This record gives sequence, C-alpha cells and structure tokens, in this order.
Amino acid sequence: MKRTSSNNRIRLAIQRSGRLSDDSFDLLNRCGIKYRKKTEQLFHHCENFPLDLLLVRDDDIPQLVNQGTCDLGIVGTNVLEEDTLSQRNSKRISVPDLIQALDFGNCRLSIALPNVVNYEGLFSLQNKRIATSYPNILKKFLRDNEITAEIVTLAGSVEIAPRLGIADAICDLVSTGSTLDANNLQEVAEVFISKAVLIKTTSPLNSTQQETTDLFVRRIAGVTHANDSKYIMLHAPKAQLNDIVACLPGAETPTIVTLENDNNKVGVHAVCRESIFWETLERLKACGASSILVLPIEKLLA
Ligand code: PRT
Ligand code: ZN
Repeated sequence: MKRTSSNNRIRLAIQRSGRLSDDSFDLLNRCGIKYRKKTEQLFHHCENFPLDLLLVRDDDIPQLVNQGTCDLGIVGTNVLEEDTLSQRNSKRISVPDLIQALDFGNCRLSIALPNVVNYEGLFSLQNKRIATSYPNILKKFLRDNEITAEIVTLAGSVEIAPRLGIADAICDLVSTGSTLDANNLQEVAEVFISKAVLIKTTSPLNSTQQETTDLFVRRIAGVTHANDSKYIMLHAPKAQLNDIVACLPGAETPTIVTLENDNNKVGVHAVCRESIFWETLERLKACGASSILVLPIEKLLA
C-alpha cells in the first residue's frame, strides 16, 4: 500500500466500522465527496475528488498516517494521545499533525469505581488495580497526580473487570454514562476529554497533493463550522440596535437592511458562530427585537 511519487491523489484513513464510521462517511458526504461504497472493500476510490479512502481499525490510524502510508486520518484524540504517549516511551518522535477538530466522537476517558466503594478523592485510588485499554494515558494521569496504582491493560469489555475480580476500578470511555450505570459503576475522575479530529502526515506531500489537502481541509472546516453556526434574522428598533447586536452569540459584523414602510426599525441578518439557545431569543425579545428567525447553515466558506 506504499504510495508512488507519481500518485497525485491523497489517501485518507477512516474507521472501517465502529463509532466514528458513520460520522466520517457523513462528513465526506457533507463535503460533496462521492465514492462507491462496497461493504467488503477496504479501499475506495472517490469519483469527483482526488481522494482515496482506506478503511481500517481506529487504533491503526495514527501509525498509518505517521509512517506516510496515508496522508490524512480521522481518529479520536484518545487514540491519538495513547499512540503519542506510547511512542514517546519507545523514543519515536514523529507524531501526525492535528489539523482540524471535527464535530463528532465526543467522549471522555474517566475512572470509575463500583458504586459500593466509598470515594474520597484521588488518593482513594492509591494501590488499587485499574483496568483500561489506555494504559499510557492512565499512567501519565496517575503520575501527574502522584498516585501509585497497578494498571491492568485490557483490549475491551473493561467495564466488567471489577465484577470479574481482575481490577478494583476501571478507566474507560464514557459518553452518556449508561454503560457505567448498567454495571453499577460510579464515575469519579475525568482523565482525558476526547473528540474526533483530522490528522495529517508529517511526511512531505508533492505540491498537487498539498493543494488537494488544503482544499479538502477547507471543505471540512466549512461544513464543521456551518454545523455549529446559525443564520439569524430579526427586526430591531433603531434605538435598541446596539443592545440587540451585543446579544448575538459569536456574531460577525451583521448586515443591517432598511425595512419598507417602517423608519423606526431595521432588519438585522447575522451568522452566529455559537449555539443560539431559547434564553438568547428571549433576551433579544426583551431588548425589543421582533420577527426573530433562526436558520441552519449548510455550508460556510469564510
Ligand atoms: O474496531 P475498532 O478498533 O476500529 O473500534 P473500537 O471498538 O476500538 O472503537 P469504537 O468504535 O468503540 O470507538 C471508536 C472511537 O469512538 C473511540 O476511540 C472514541 O474516540 C469514540 N467514542 C465516542 C467512543 C465512545 N464515544 C464510547 N462511548 N468509543 C467508545 N465508547 C464506548 C466505551 O468504551 C463504553 O464501552 O461506549 C461505552 C460507553 O458509552 P456510554 O454512552 O454508555 O457512556
Ligand atoms: Zn479500536
């Protein structure tokens, strides 16, 4: 799978099947990239963009990007951090560049104890056995917090380790917390906050590949920012315009338009880069805004 120098296409590694797969494919769709999806195939040629997809296990993605087999990869920062820390241990220093945070894969790596155990702070973990699939992140956390504990490394099903008697605590990924609840575990300490990111190889790309990469990253940034952003339109009394504009969360300079037949009010149109909650709308209304309309944005090219 090593690339040839005449190959001007770029290669992106994504998770074949798992929690990041659907969102990764959805991101490509949102970027307007078309490919023919054949379930059993690990290599996909995109039809309308010089990009090839390699479908792999998420744990392999940092290494594939690191060694230049793939130019780009979509992976959780939990996997990236674990890989980076394990490489430091073996004195390999090349780490892929993290180039764009994505809007999915959010979770946290947390320490959890059986509900029946009394937790009084991190020192409660002293000399305990903690099961995890992230031994290097956990080792660093324990070292930073001056806790001595035994790390039991497991490939999966970490949440049942206390019931099996092979660990006193676990350190595992949590998103809703329902797995911990179902296993009578209490979350006691957050070790690492994770989200999906786009990473790029540090191996040199030729100028065509670099241009394609820049274009791809711009598209991803466009749809990712668009997802967070909203377009807001409202009518504002001229006297309250400054107060109303100040209420708009993360807004760039708004467009002010005149209203026919109403000299006392103007129309305000703005892109808001942050979530617009009901509280914001209520505050705008209290400032005198009316006809408030909030619209989703599909694409955004700054
Ligand atoms: O086969 P492959 O190696 O590719 O996949 P995998 O089984 O190693 O990983 P997978 O598909 O489970 O997760 C891929 C990535 O998704 C992770 O590395 C994280 O970056 C991200 N992610 C986000 C999660 C979760 N949320 C998550 N909740 N990964 C795993 N979980 C698991 C967790 O381990 C626990 O078992 O979900 C359970 C907890 O979920 P809640 O909602 O009950 O709290
Ligand atoms: Zn994995």
